[in-house]
Amino acid sequence: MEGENKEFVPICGDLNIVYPTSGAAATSRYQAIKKKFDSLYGVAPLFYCRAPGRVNIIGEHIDYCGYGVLPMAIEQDIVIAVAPSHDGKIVLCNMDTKFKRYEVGTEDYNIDGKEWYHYFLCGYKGIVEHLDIKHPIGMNIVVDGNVPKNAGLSSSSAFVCCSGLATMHANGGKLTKIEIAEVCTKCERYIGTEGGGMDQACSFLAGFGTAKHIEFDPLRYKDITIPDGVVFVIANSLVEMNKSKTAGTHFNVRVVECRTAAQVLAKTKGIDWKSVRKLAQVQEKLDVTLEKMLEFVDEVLHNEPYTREEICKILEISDDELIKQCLSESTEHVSSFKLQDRARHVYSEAKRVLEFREVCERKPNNAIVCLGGLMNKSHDSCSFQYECSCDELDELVKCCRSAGALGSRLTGAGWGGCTVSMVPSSLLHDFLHKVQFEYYSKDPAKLAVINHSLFATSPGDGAAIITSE
Ligand code: NG1
Ligand code: MG
Repeated sequence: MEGENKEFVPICGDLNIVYPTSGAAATSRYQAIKKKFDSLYGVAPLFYCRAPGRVNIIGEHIDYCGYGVLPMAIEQDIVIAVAPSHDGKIVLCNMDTKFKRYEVGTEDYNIDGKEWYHYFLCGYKGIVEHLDIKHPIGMNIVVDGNVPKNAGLSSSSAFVCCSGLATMHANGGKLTKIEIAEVCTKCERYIGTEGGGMDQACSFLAGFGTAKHIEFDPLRYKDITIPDGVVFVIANSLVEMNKSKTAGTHFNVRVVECRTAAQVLAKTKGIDWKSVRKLAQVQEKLDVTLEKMLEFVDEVLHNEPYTREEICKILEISDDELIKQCLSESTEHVSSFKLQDRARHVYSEAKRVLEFREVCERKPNNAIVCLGGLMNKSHDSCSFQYECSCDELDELVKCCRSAGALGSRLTGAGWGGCTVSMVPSSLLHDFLHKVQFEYYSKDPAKLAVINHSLFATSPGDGAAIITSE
């Protein structure tokens, strides 16, 4: 970007954005995008947007239950170069030729699959509808992404956010970061995931140098400074967590188990259960602590899986109504629900997030040991209670702990993808060496991709529009 007199503008003035990856690497990346753009469309892009992936430090599978999470943005991101056009078309090309060119009318498109361009269309549709744009402008586009895919680092949400941002800017729209994060959370549901909003919020609200405690309903956040002397290391298990396939079903089943647990708890406690969708709402309505909720979970719910018939009986509804009130299209046929384990995970994880934040703010002498302990407990709860880990992730976590991590856990949805480990800075070199030896070296295929699979990371900046104006 240097030499082209580009500057990085805030999205809409509610917070300043400083672009994190300046210097040679960024320059050559943007130049390569521009060159491809020129050769495809015969003009230069009018502007670029970028939106980062994220790593969740703690607070897994609780955003969609209404509880706060503690992620940070990573440096890896999706970049979209845009030139508006007047031919009523969106043309999408990708720097990675594996993803084929796609062309569609600005007012004549369907999100009827999970091809790469459908993620673009999610962000596009969300913004067009939210801003009520009657005749959206055409766009010629080149996309470039370097967030590892299907790895729990939120590459898909980064793409949806980037597309929403590009569509907003191309059509002269203005939204605050909070507003656009909320729109992008809702619109990812067009593609069938019922995520809770952590990824989109982190992509827009992230700030250089700090993690964020992000809370929902209403969306809000606070900077969290991690104590000195540690670094976070991401390690990819290289088991692909493909949300559009099995993991997608697992994910939506968990969403539904949590919703059902909330409704059964609510009904048993005499709350109007039909108004309850999230476990956090039960706590709010009962006005009790998380410890108390954990006691209720053990009192009210049994450990054996619930059948559909049993849930219908408790809620006093028919199977048809169960489908309407609790299930979703992709989970219509689920027959067994582990309500106690799932609810236990959620309430205990929500508590760990608050403890993590409290330790970061209070900074006791043993802060980093406490934080590591919370991360370890989080992983164990994900693995045993939430059953969203897999053998390779459990093995990698073990490896990272014995290589010197104070805490190590799966990050993101799980069922494959990455771990995040908190490592004393002084041990980093040794840690990387040991994990490479223990997890990657034995398999040449794993070793071949180690540079993108095992790396230290620090909190990166949030999404931005980059223009030359
Ligand atoms: P990833 O890691 O992108 O699959 C998903 C959800 C989050 C959150 C985590 C689990 C989406 C877009 N993202 O993240 O909202 O629920 O799982 O903590 O569905
Ligand atoms: Mg994702």
